[in-house]
Amino acid sequence: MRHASYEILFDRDDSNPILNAHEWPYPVHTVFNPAATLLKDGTTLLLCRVEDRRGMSHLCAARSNNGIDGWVIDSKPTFMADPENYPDELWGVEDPRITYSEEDGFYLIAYTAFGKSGPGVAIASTTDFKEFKRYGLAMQADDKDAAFFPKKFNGSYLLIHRPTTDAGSNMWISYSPDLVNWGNHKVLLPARRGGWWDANKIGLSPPPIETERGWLIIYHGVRHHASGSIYRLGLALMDKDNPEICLLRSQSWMFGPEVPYETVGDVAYAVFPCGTTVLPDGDTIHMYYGAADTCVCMAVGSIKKLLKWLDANGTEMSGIAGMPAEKAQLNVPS
Ligand code: BMA
Repeated sequence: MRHASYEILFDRDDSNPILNAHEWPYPVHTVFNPAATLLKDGTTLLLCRVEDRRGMSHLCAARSNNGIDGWVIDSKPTFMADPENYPDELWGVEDPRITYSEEDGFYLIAYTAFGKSGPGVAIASTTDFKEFKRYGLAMQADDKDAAFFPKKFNGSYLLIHRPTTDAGSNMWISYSPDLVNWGNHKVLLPARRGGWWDANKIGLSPPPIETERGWLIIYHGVRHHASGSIYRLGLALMDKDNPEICLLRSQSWMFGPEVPYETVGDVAYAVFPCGTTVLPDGDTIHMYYGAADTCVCMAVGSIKKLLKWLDANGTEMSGIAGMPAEKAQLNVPS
């Protein structure tokens, strides 16, 4: 059931799920957690995580003129794990996020490489989603939920990612001059503690969205309870010139599993977006998400509305989260 007493920020498309495993041109088990980008000709490209019946994932592209229906799916896997050359991909590649780098003239893809040490963050680039250049593992296991900003800051690429350490699963930011060497690692947003919806484990969902007021971040929070986990989405706004600084962070979640295709599936109660597209009006936002680790869904929002909601619902959480990064680091839960 949808909770109509709360403001609905993202409207689920009536045709959800927009992509299902049974529509795939070759046998697959599930399709979910898609990256998204708008190509130069206005085509929406989704790079979906596809799981086969061994349990391993690869990535497959689907293209649509309106980003809603009429999807043309690649007839074979678009991006397969390459464990011979990249042993960290032994058990597959998962959860991609696409960012177009205007300066480089290519698309950057951050994805999870799943190998014997656990999940790590790997990077590839492409101009056409046919040929890919791999840069290898950027962050060793256990690390995932990574995406790039679309521009460099002082000549560095900026990557948000989510290492899991003894201090929990917090969002970090790291810098690189060349996509290979990484440093200047800092906590960006710490998970809250205690009873919060985003206690102990959070992670970036789609790549940061540029707005007039700063970088809009959609992140997921994981609530563990007796019968499993609930994956929900919140918002944060980071400073335009220094994205390490958090200006606002939502107190409540703004989107969570409510309808059957989100609450029933391989992993119930999970909504997991890895991509958004912003339409030419500069405001309408298509959010593409995996529902219950089973199918691909879409919901439509408005950047203005999200920011307005964040103004009303985003505050600094004294001592824990939602504060400028320098202070937040001092407050990483111990
Ligand atoms: C996360 C990721 C996602 C998945 C989610 C829910 O840790 O592995 O790929 O959708 O769990 O199972």
